[in-house]
Amino acid sequence: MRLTLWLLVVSLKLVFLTIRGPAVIELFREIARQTSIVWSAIVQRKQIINIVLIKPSKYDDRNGFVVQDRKGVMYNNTMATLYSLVVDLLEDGHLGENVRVVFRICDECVRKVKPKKISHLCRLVPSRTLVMLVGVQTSQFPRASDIALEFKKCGIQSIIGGFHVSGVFATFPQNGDPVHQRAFEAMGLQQLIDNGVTLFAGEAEGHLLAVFQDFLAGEIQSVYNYLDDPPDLTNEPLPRLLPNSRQAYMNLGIGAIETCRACPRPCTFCTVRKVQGKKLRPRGIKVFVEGLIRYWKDGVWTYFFTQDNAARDPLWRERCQAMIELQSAGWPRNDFIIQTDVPSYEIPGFVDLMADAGLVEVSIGVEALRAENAKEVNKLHNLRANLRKMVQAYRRRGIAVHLNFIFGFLHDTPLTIAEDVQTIITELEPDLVYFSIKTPLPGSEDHYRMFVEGEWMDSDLNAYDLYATPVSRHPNMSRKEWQEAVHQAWRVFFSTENCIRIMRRVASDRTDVYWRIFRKMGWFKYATDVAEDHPMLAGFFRVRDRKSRRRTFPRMGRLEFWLYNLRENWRTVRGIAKLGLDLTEVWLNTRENDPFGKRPPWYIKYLITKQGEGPIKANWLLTAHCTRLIFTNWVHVLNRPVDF
Ligand code: B12
Ligand code: SF4
Repeated sequence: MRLTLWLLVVSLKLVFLTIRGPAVIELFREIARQTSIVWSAIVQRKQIINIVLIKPSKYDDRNGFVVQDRKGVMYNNTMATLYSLVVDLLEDGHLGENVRVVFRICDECVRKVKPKKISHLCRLVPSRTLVMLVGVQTSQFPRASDIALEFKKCGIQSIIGGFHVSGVFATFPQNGDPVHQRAFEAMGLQQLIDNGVTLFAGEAEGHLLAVFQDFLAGEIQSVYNYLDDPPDLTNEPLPRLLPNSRQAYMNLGIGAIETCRACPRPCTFCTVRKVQGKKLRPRGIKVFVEGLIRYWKDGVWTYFFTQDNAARDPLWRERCQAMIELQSAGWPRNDFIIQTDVPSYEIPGFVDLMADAGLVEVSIGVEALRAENAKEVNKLHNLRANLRKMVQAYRRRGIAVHLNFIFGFLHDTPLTIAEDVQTIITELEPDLVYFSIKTPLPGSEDHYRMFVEGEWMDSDLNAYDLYATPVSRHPNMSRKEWQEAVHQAWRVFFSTENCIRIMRRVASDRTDVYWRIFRKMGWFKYATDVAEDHPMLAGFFRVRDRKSRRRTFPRMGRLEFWLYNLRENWRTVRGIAKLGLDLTEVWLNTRENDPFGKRPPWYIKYLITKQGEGPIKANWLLTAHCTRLIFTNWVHVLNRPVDF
């Protein structure tokens, strides 16, 4: 009896440690952190500075909870950049000789942010605290504002930077013009200034020191605007990787590399030209190579080049050559992904050199398929291109081709959108696509014109995520029709039937990237079918925090929330099971040329014998296989960094 009781208690403890493991670990980490802070403050007599770096998420438009997942896709590049810049200031002695900086880093897409708790922890020892809300986009601005105001209530100073703040300052400079002042208020900036939150417009390189000097002198200003002084990136090192953060993401081995900033193209819906300018500013080859080597040593072997348009990087050729030289010097080959424009394939040697250097996937901003739409938004460089030839040029070198489209241009109707999707599927034949709703983002020419002319735009900035719903009116469609047409486009492209068509094609001409495309396709289908979000916004398995619900939604009671969560999680689990069925069907229909399909393990062989009986039976085995995989990887699945 006693033994049974003892076993029961021990098992319960183990279950608790397994489920709450990360929380327990974090508790010990915090105790260690506080002890060392006390040591630094009392024994070493150092000044303590807390830097809280937060990448805010957004509110879910449907239920008001913060969009947050158990696992994200990859770490955020802006956060890594700001972290590195602060560490550089510290190491160069700019923050003072006798200073100890304590970082708290939180990507809200995968971790809960609790301002009261953070404030409390930062105050256990006398110190100064600065909260930096980084890379804040328009749709994230309402959430960022709420976090900043909550910190303010706790007496802690916040500073917000990123494309929303920069975009508004770039298009509506505060020069006394009443329209500009109205925009400033409508875009939520004035309210923050009135409440003592600091705004930062422009890029941080070379300018962060001024902010810190003011902060340390207790004289932080309400606005820092460096849009007129963009930094030269030639000698700017690539950012350091964020400490203790990688287990929060599914892609552990992927790193972001920003090769160049700005864009010379005049697309009217885009914010990049106004915010970063049209003069291209590449990162020098020396710092690029040093960064690659450092990342390799830290276990990063795949790169996402975040620059908007790799073909306009003045140093693209030198960059590729440097990567090829590294390979010949014995370094492993980099796999990398770029974003670029339609005419890139016409640049002599571009596709081949990129492929030789390790390009495995290209994301191309076609945006407007029809000439009349391309003309309307100044995307004139699309007009002379042959899109099919472009896709073929990349495919010929075994590269996965991913095209991006926007729907809702002036000449679009639900019918033309449906026709365009068919053209994309049958004529262009990309491997993957993104479809976005045309959205006037602050900082773009479209937004400026619409605001000045008084055209209707949704006043809720949270909705400006290019996916969930249109935020402006269209002459040919109601907002509902427009939204439905775009969501239908996603459904048609990622239907099981079209996925089979794509994977057959891939299996016949690019077996090397079969699993890369298969995985991504599974991810995109998961995002749109299960998470009901844009693949760029979604992570894996949604989590909700009862207390962080948007103020416009009522606070749920514990039981109500628990039941709601249960229902939503059940819906997700059912969605994943259905996704499993669909993907099994895709694989069974395309496995002939997949190298793995040629020498399958016994359960896959069994699965194949069941093909005639439909995917449902076969899927039971695949599900069992996946469960086994998840079980063997359970530590990784459960090991989410704990919330602040
Ligand atoms: C790469 C990228 C992505 C990647 C991010 C990869 C990653 N994990 O890092 C992915 C593909 C996931 C992505 C997704 C989205 N993106 Co995006 N993305 C970009 C892109 C091309 C580069 C971003 C980047 O890394 N820049 C490098 C960093 C260092 O620059 P930065 O963020 O501007 O930060 C600098 C300054 O702003 C400033 N700063 C920023 N924050 C702070 C804070 C403080 C306190 C201070 C002092 C300074 C400061 O200092 C930094 C260093 O100089 C930009 C366009 C661009 N040219 O920047 C679009 C861009 C940021 N994305 C945009 C959008 C709309 C999205 C999506 C909503 C699209 C969608 N429908 O899903 C999602 C949102 C996802 C999310 N949860 O955030 C828009 C935002 C516009 C706006 N006003 O909102 C941009 C500007 C593209 C555009 N053409 O308009 N994106
Ligand atoms: S949409 Fe692409 S090509 Fe056009 S301005 Fe923006 S970054 Fe440049």
